Amino acid sequence: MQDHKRRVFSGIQPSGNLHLGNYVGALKNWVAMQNEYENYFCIVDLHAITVPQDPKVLRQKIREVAAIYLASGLDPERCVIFRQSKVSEHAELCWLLNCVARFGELQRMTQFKDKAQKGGADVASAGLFDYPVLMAADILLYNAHLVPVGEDQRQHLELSRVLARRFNNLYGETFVVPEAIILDTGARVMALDAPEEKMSKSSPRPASFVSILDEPDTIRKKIRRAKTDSGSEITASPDKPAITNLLDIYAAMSGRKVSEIEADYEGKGYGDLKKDLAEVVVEGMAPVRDRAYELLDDPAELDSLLDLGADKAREAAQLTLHDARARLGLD
Ligand code: ATP
Ligand code: LTN
Repeated sequence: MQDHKRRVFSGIQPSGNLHLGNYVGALKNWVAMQNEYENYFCIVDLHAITVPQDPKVLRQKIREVAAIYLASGLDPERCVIFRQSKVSEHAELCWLLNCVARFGELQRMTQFKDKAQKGGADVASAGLFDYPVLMAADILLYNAHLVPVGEDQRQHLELSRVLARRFNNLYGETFVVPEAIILDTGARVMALDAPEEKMSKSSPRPASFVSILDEPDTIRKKIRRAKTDSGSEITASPDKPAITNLLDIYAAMSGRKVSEIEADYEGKGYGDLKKDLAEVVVEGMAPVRDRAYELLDDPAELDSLLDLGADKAREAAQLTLHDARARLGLD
């Protein structure tokens, strides 16, 4: 028996509308794990500003993410819920890790390559390039053992492990080497209108994602209009990326296996699948949406909860940062 609970750390950027992918790839799993671990769930606002944000919108999105965390079932008694920018240790540890991270390894990060290419490589911010090091700082600062994320974060997690090991080798045991938790279902939800692309918060096409705060009828409409594949059989296979995606969402939202759902829909059409899937998603999302709006009615209460979370996070963060500084000869 361990006398301490192991630590979990994860975060979401307040950079747009939280969507079904964020819910099944991340949030839903955090809620399911929260009893077993000591939990830190962060609103990673410093990551969000690696691409331009409107300050007014950002302020609102930060509260929205906090409300969605709580509405999804994260319990502030069991989880430290806070904003990254309110705990300045994140930025300081990021700098220390910058000095062990290598230019070449950051250049190989696929998310950087994709995002830099989309916005124009020349004008990508240095912050966007450094994004994975700040993420490593987030995780290592709390000596988190486990990091529940979607599939797209696998490479960043691997870099966090590399940086932890490299720092430990150079300066002595300082950081826990974290592990990713990436589930088999729901870890890579694809865009509804383009199943070869990841569902993404920063997509300019509302038809590509179901937002957690979408109204039930909007959810129904988006799922009804989701792209399908040629043929009519309802099976998950590489030549049916659109149907595979709908089945995966169905499985993640209902807790059932894809094979069971395939069996249920034998002999039925794409329309039947979409109709039922829409109801499964509406049923799962509606209570989260309703509760989130209730919480958003009292922004002062949300802000004070986040401040309290930051105070708790800071306490843990200071210990690790002090340790890292001392190892480097700075304290
Ligand atoms: P952006 O498009 O603005 O980069 P995002 O939609 O990728 O944002 P993040 O804040 O970067 O959202 O991710 C938060 C969490 O949600 C991470 O754990 C990430 O892996 C997960 N996630 C994001 N998109 C998906 C997706 N399409 N399917 C499953 N999980 C996802
Ligand atoms: N990069 C992550 C968000 C993130 C994160 C973290 C996730 C920032 N810091 C620490 C887990 C642990 C993303 O999903 N884009």
